[in-house]
Amino acid sequence: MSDKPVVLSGIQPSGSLTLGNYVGAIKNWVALQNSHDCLFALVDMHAITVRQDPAALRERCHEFLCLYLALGLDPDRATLFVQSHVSGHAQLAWLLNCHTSMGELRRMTQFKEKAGTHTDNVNAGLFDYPVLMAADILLYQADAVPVGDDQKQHLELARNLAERVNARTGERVFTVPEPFIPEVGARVMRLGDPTAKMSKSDDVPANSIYLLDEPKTVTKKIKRAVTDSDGEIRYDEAQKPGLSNLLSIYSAVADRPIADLERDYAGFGYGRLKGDLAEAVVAFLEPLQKRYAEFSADRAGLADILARGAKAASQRAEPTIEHVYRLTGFVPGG
Ligand code: ATP
Ligand code: LTN
Repeated sequence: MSDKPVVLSGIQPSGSLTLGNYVGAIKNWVALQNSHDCLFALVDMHAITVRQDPAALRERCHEFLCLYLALGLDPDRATLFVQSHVSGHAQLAWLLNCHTSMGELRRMTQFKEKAGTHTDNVNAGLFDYPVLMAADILLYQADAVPVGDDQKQHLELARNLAERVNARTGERVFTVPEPFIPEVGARVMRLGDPTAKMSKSDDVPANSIYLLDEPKTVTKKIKRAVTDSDGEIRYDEAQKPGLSNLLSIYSAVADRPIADLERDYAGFGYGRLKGDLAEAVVAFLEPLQKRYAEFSADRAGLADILARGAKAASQRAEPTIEHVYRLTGFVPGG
């Protein structure tokens, strides 16, 4: 077993991966692979909290895995796995449910938002979603969880649950995880409405840049992105949310500080900035999409990666389940 700090994160295979998911989360995952002991999951059990077509869900898991690989996640350095392949997630979620109050879950912003947009299907899973997420993290004794800004509240619940169970049992059952949130790009906003977060399940495709968008689509979307009319290229989230969003995306994709971009574009118009940003995004996406196509063609290779991931993750999850079952008072020997 490695003595590097443990990192765990996950993305639900729903919708289509966006540049927001990359900049807010996966970019950090790739960076952490060398220095940390990493596990990255496709959280399919979370995805079914909203209705999914089974065949499409299956296909999307493969699509997301290929994108993970194309973005540089390496199955030899990180454990890449599917949540439903490891029974410990559901087992631990149940236990944690019994340490979570309804009031805590009722306060969760994501639940309130999703319950508002999926009014025909406000199921118990949607309500309980943050507990399953806490289980994902605590199962592996994760030290750090690289996510975008929107997941802070869920992380806080995972921390509270870890502390609560440790206090109630009097043992160090769980590591208390820290959020790992990027300084730039933690909340990429919609191109058409920079007051709301870009999201992979958005019904309006023009709001998001998808990792599998064609170059000319990307250019068109960026050119049409909402900005403001004062004409000055300056980062100011409150006064200039659209332009600030474009600067953040540029900074993350080109690996350049925002201050440098402000300096370089001082005195230029928005058209120039948008044109250069579109070029930078396309320069990032084109090779990515080529690698994606190569990985997609190798179904046997993908199955092998998932089988390895499932085995490694299951083995790592076992001691946590055993420990917490024993402390709970479950009779051994099952
Ligand atoms: P959905 O629309 O399907 O609910 P989503 O786009 O919000 O999905 P998630 O699966 O909820 O994506 O999140 C995956 C990861 O990407 C999380 O770490 C989340 O914080 C991050 N993330 C999602 N959207 C953004 C965004 N707009 N900016 C930065 N990070 C983001
Ligand atoms: N809720 C997260 C996805 C998620 C996750 C996790 C992230 C599920 N389990 C564990 C980090 C660690 C979201 O982004 N919506």
